[in-house]
Amino acid sequence: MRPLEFTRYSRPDMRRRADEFLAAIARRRTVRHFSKDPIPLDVVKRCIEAAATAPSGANKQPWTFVLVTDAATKTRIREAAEQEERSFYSGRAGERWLQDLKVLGTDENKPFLEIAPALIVVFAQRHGKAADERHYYVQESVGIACGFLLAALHHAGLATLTHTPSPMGFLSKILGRPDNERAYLLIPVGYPTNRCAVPNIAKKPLSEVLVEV
Ligand code: IYR
Repeated sequence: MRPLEFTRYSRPDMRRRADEFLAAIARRRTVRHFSKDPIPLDVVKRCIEAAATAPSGANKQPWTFVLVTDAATKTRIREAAEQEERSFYSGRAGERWLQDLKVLGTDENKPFLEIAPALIVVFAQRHGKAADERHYYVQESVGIACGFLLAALHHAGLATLTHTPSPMGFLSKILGRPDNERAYLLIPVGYPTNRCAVPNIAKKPLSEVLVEV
């Protein structure tokens, strides 16, 4: 054990900080129209470092972040993802799911997988390198790390998309990941195009998402 570094802010400072964080994070939007402009990879790597500070079950840190900038690899990922998406949009999803997606305007074409200058593929490690090294609460841990990552990238001035082609097995193959890892989330990163539009959708108000006991 070692002493915790912790700052207590004044009551008004706490409120101001909470307000400022809300205003900043509420401006994050999922972007599907990326510019080809290059992005500073040192910034992206710092954001991955921030993600890797997330809490995890027994501090096992059961995540691997694969940063893809190689054009040929991005093309292979796009082709494989579009193949899965074609079967998703042409039947596998079912009527109801496709209806729910209409507001987003998504379809089986995923040009952003080639256009975005970087893709971060987050893998969840179901166990450690040795099969008897157990990992705990893997889904929760990796989900939290992804939340940190999206917040860090947004805070640094980069746009992201949380893309979940399913199934995602092709990512293990293309990226040569070991058997203990499963692709969890594919995050294109870049700048939005100048004309980028996003769906006109809103978040639920606090009254709908908060229950006080
Ligand atoms: N993975 C598909 C479909 C999709 C599903 C959900 I739930 C979304 O919020 C968005 C898209 C695709 O990427 O198009």
